[in-house]
Amino acid sequence: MAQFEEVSQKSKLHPKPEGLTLQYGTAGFRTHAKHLDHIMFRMGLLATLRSKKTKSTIGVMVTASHNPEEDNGVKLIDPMGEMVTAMWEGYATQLANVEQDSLLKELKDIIEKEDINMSEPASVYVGKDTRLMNYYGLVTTPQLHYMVCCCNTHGCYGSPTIEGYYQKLSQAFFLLTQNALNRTDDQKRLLVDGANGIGALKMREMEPFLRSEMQVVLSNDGSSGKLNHMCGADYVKVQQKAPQGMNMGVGERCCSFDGDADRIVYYYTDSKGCFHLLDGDKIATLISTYLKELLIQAGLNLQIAVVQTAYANGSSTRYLEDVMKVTVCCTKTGVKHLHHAAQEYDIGVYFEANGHGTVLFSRAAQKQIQELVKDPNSNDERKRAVKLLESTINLINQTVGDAISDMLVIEAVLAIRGMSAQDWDAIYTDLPNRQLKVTVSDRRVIDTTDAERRAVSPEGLQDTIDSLVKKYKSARSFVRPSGTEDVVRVYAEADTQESADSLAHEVSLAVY
Ligand code: 16G
Ligand code: ZN
Repeated sequence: MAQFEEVSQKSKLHPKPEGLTLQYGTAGFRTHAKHLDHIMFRMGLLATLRSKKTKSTIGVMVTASHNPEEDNGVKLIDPMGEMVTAMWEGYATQLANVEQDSLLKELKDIIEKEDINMSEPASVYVGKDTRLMNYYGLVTTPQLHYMVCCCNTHGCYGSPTIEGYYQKLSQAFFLLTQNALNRTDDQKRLLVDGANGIGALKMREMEPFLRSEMQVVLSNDGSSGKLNHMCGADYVKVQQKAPQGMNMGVGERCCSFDGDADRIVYYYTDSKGCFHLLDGDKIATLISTYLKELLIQAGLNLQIAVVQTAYANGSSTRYLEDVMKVTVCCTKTGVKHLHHAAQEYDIGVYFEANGHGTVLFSRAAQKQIQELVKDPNSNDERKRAVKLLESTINLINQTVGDAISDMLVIEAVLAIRGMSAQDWDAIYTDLPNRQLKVTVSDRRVIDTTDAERRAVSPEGLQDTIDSLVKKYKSARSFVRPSGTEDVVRVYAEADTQESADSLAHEVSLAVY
């Protein structure tokens, strides 16, 4: 077939360096950009096949998220805006690693296995962040997820353009903040660290849509600094300090996006100059508390659950389970795992501690809410609650964690409840914690179970960790091989920062 002839010709322009093997990891391929030319070409081929197979539009996002500027990456987005399936991740790895002369054979194998009709048309949306590359269409990762979903639902989710995205979100934001009385200019002000990435550009683009309902003060907007360098959500979360280049007043609300704007963390400094982080766990708590209250006011009997990972601060889990009485479930690290688990509930709030997360509303839950909006017999309190739920659904990007959408949800919730950053922070107190990374000769010797909270190999490691943890109060620790870097990650928490630091240190020595 002529198609194969052409693939064969064109693939010679993007040869795979001999011997190089790469894995489709937690969030796609990710490594130094110089190794990725053949990967980009081949993922274009695979996206085309996936589109023919699903008879839908497929997304290809070119980004390396919070990694340094020299890195790049690529991942595929499935029809409803979700991550591609595990089976196709496998095909991606195979296709990426076959030597040049076996490329056609590998393609044909996939076509045969998946029984793909090659005469089907294909449709692929390509997006990229601000890293240097010869592509068009600058978008944040979540914006591309949104557009793929809009396209495949024929506009039900929104209109599949960037402008449609801004319009949908800002409309929902206005409807929510109308319920906040007497918002002052101070309350509308938010300092945003754009990580010198795409999120900063898109925030600028969105500002006119938000009119005067938000006053965004943007720093690290990409005009001079380097992507993710001394700034961005990952830096702030891991270093537990403010990014460079931000002028924070006492108590002022601040937030940081990561490089492709699918993560967000908040923070502020108190009158003593102490830095306070409001991470993904705090965000999940704020949003789930708000939703639970609305469900009660609306008289809706829907099950709400919070999905976390092993990195969730122990205090957050305790608060959610014991005080809020919501179901909490723990999954492996990586958005696809959390997303999947959250789909099991009427309302699934999922956040990684690093700030990636969103809220999923089941189809049945959305239908119930929509029907109640039209119910003429509701009293005023009930009407208000149901309308708030409806607008919250419209404001949240249900396809994937989205820094811009999450930011607007948080701003709206704080406004409606009349809360400051300090009030939010006071919901519960984080246990002091420390994250370390350890370089080992082969990180794959560490195998974990129980959502990565326990190590099953090498033998004896978990026993050592258990006995170290026993030495400290309110302590917990685990190790896991990273899915994005060649390191082992160590996490520890305890009653004091000194204890957390010392436990993390002791556990990392046990990993060697
Ligand atoms: C990726 C994941 C993120 C996860 C991180 C863990 C997506 C879109 N991103 O960035 O969710 O927290 O990997 O990295 O899935 P690690 O395995 O190196 O700790
Ligand atoms: Zn990211």
